[in-house]
Amino acid sequence: MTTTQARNEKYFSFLRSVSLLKGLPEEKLAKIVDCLEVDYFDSGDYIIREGEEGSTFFIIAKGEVSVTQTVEGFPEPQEIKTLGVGDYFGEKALVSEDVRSANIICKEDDTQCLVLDRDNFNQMVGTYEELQACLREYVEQLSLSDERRNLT
Ligand code: WNU
Repeated sequence: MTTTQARNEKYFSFLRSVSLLKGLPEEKLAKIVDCLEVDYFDSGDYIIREGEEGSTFFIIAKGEVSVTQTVEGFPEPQEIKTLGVGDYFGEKALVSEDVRSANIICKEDDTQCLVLDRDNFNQMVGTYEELQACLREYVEQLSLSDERRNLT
């Protein structure tokens, strides 16, 4: 049996290791731990589908996922990268207030993601200008990559 405290300590120290969150103060991180949900996926599961609406942010705690996207000139979505433990995804739809811009497909059974809804994501990013600016910059870069990918 795992107590809530043990669970929270586990996720707290894990989140400490996520580079995006390293500037957050302890009490903020502790609040995030209180709000997050853990979702479990198996190989082949679509965690996110391109074109759908979505308002959740994910951090991979275990396993691996593939990022695929529709690319002009290809009949099937193309794999553009893979993500593993400590990586995150789903921020773009939240930051740009848009639909999901890629597919996220689980590559490994028992993949575990920490999930934050829009309110908790906004709370996390909230007053942290640096984190906010960092995410906006990433999202802008992703949009540029998307454009480049679809030039030919
Ligand atoms: C990419 N183009 C697009 C990734 C995750 C976080 C950072 C790269 Cl900071 P969403 C689909 C998600 C999207 C991103 C993720 O897929 N993604 C990409 C790309 O080249 N999306 N459009 N690479 S992995 C990644 C950098 O998180 O967010 O909500 O859903 O649109």
